[in-house]
Amino acid sequence: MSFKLAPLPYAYSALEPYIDARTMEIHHTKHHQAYINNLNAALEKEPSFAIWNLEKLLTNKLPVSIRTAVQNNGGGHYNHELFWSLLKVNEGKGPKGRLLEAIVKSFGSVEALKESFGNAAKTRFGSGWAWVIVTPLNELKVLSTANQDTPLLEGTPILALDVWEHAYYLHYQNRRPDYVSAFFHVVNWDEVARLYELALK
Ligand code: MN3
Repeated sequence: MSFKLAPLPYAYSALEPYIDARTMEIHHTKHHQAYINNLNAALEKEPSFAIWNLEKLLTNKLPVSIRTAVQNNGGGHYNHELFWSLLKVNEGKGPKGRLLEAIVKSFGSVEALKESFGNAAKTRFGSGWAWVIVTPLNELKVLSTANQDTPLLEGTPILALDVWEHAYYLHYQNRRPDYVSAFFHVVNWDEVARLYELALK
């Protein structure tokens, strides 16, 4: 078994003008593909782990020979698959229903969540990700991780933003805050809500 790059369920141009088609195409076909290739290459060295699914690989202690490669490249594959699934031009539609109730309970308001999440994304030094996770106590929490580290040991991610420069540099250059602001136009809140319901214990 080896991991494969799935096609995006929308066109590379679908998120314009917030995320441009060229960035999406390179990000998906080059960056995401490279994480998958490197993950598969690592697992060839330890075939007994090649039957594990991605979440199991990312939440268990692995042999030293593949540990760092799986953390970086398995994390890269996991994070990008999740990220792609969360993107859709939302035309100003926000969260609703039980997700909205949970956001208000944990943060006070949707605006407060955006501010907290945006700050996590903007202040992550260097490369990494911003997240909203559902904790084992069913609370929502904002955090950020470095590099391709996942938040899986702290909870289940339901919102993710890639803040590596490769995610925004062609269009936004050094203006990460503008990219973070634009991101809120392409959050598919229906998918976030679906992941929230699945994550509840
Ligand atoms: Mn990326």
